[in-house]
Amino acid sequence: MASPEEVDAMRRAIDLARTPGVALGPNPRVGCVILNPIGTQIAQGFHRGAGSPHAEVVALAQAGAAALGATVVVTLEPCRHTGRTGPCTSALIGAGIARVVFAQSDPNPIAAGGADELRAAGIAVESEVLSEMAEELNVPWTIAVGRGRPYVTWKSAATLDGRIAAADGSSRWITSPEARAQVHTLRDEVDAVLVGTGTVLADDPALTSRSDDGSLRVRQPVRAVMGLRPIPADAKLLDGAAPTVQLVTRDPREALQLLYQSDVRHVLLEGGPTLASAFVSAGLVDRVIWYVAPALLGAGANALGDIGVTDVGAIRRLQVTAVSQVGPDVRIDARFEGLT
Ligand code: AOF
Ligand code: ZN
Repeated sequence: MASPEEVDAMRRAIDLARTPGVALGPNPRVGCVILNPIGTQIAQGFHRGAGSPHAEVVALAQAGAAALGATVVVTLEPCRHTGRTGPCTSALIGAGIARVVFAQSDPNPIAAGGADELRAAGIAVESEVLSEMAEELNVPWTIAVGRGRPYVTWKSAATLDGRIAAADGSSRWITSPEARAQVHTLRDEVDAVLVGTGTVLADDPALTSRSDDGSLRVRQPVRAVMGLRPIPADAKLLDGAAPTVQLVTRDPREALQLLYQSDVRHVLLEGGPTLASAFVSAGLVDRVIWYVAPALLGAGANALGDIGVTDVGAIRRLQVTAVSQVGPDVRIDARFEGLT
């Protein structure tokens, strides 16, 4: 059982984990607090992203010799692998830590197993303390690492009658400036934005993350294009404003695999109906963010093409997780039933 002081410390560790903002790339957000034997905090730390020291190592450095006999409270099971940095288990054992309290078990098969190693070294270990709160910190990362493929958020913007373009193909703009500004914030929170070559040829999108004044944000997601057709040399995607990769495949699974190999853990799917249909059909969409403009186009392209549903018995239902109004538009966040 974790003591009340340890549970309080876990709350602080969860707050610390949030400090660097959204988790990006291959590493989760992690926070750590060290308590002396009477439950007073003596050190703290948080992880600042891939390549930087893990939260436990930051806190241990701050505690110095006082770590001997102390309790480490950390939001994620300490890792036992040598990745970009050394194993946290060795650092904890070496510092003479007496007890480790953690929240979420590490879903990463390469890093997992730390708890057993600590126990084998004679350290008392308490797990699953405020684990749901801690998992909330890293939902896309947890799902991506557990599945071994990036977490996929599909964003779409359509009229009330589900159209994403008019009969002549024109589509700018269906949703409001407010909704479009939110999309730039979404891009800021993912590792890659994915479209098909068809969208590049039809719309020539920039796919950068821009502030309200139109200026480029400091961090840019990778612009990923999948498909076999070449990207025209004068396409905006090749303007150098952000990294661009072409995934020379039409297979969604292969595209995600390539992205995962280059450390992408969260993808924003922004392509047209063909790409969206392929991902939905393959069961590769985790979350949907849908902007609905209170407008009608009648004829024109549908937001989604064939997903293999021919009779209503095979309908694909989603669970709504949030509804909000964005300017004149409505945003619906949903996930597919059976998926987290
Ligand atoms: C921890 N504490 O603060 C973090 C952990 O490539 P590396 O060495 O940075 O390792 C990344 C993996 O280690 C990551 O996928 C996750 O499993 C774990 N992250 N573990 O004990 C931390 N950030
Ligand atoms: Zn570690």
